[in-house]
Amino acid sequence: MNKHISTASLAVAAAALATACPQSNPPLPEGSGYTCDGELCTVTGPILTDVTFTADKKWVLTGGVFVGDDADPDASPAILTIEPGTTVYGDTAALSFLLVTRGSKLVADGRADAPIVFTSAKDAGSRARGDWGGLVINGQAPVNGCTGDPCVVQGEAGTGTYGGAVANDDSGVLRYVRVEFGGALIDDENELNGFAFQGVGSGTVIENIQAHLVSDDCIEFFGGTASAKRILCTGAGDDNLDWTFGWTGKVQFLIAQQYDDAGGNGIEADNNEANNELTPVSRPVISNATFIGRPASENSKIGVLLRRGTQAELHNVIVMGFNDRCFDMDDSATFAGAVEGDALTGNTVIENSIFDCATLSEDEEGDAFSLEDFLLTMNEGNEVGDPGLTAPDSVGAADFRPAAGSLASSGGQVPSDSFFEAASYRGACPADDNWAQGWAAFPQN
Ligand SMILES: [Ca+2]
Ligand SMILES: [Ca+2]
Ligand SMILES: [Ca+2]
Ligand SMILES: [Ca+2]
Repeated sequence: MNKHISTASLAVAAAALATACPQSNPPLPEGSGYTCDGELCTVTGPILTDVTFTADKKWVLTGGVFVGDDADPDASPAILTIEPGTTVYGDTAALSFLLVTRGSKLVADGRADAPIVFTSAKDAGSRARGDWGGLVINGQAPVNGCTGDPCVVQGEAGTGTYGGAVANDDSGVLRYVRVEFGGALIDDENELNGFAFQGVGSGTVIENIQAHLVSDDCIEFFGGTASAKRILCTGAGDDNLDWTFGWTGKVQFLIAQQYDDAGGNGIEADNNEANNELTPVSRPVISNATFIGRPASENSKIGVLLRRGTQAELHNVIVMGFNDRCFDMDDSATFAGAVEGDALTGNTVIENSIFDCATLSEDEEGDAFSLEDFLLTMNEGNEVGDPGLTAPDSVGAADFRPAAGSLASSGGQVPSDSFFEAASYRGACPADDNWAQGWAAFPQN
């Protein structure tokens, strides 16, 4: 009997054994970007192959975790799938954030009864704004102020490369996702937002997302064409909806509620700070939004601030309680985009909306027209008064629906575009659907 066994036959035998008796902890595929010890998984990235975060484990982001290769979107595109009900923790010692590069995808498709939560790794009870970073999604949709072919931008503070020519680019799905206690400083000047959509395209699904107690903006769009439905912003440390660099998406149903201890503007909207005229010009279409400031807090600034050449369509919006004023417009390009001669251009429109602040607007030197005239005379269907929401100021148990017979319960008219669901009310909630309860949560620390 020949006792000689070749190395080749050993390998075959080992492979057969592995198939028959898989190890309890099989080695992870190269490029997984994480390691697990029991139920605790440490995620360092880069994630360069398709990976699933399962709901039975605790996933801890440690440092900036990139999905895909920032330098080359085609080199190793990856899909990170996160199961419904999964909690992902941001390590608070290493500045941690999750960044999806161009060409890669995040599929975080939660459910109302099993949302996906990104939170601080500190214990409940000791968590605060800025414990960790946030979510950054980079896409290949058009942005302005970019260079090269395809024309791209470097994100602020090392948040990667974004932009391109793919208007319908698809960065995945964010549905029933909450980001809380994020917004850490990434350097002296830049904080991470709860959600940063950078050059994200219209093929991306964004529905039912909440940013809660983040230290910078709730949600910021840097160019791109991404649209979103049902955005909830609670206790943001800075602005609620921020945009710049040519964003042209759509939003329906957005609630922003400020807290007393920190805040900024409800909407802070730019085209481009360096050159107000760059194209594509920022021009989102927004319907059914409720912005709730804090009248007694100096942290509560302007409800809607349009500046630096942006255009916008706002329909069925409620702006209430902002300490500084409800509405402002700055910079000649912004005025020129809205009105030509005595007539609206149609590029900036604010209709069927309700304003309720101690100061509606203030005219400043150089303004091309009176902002009060713009809101109440030139545009249609706007009024000043108490919108009559059920419990808009409560922290943690708010009810943003119109009370019976309130101003907000009628007077709405949505844009004629199939993206927008029928809504005859104003603000983000109808009387019979408190969509900001259930999957959302409001832990204070
Ligand atoms: Ca920001
Ligand atoms: Ca901001
Ligand atoms: Ca801004
Ligand atoms: Ca102004």
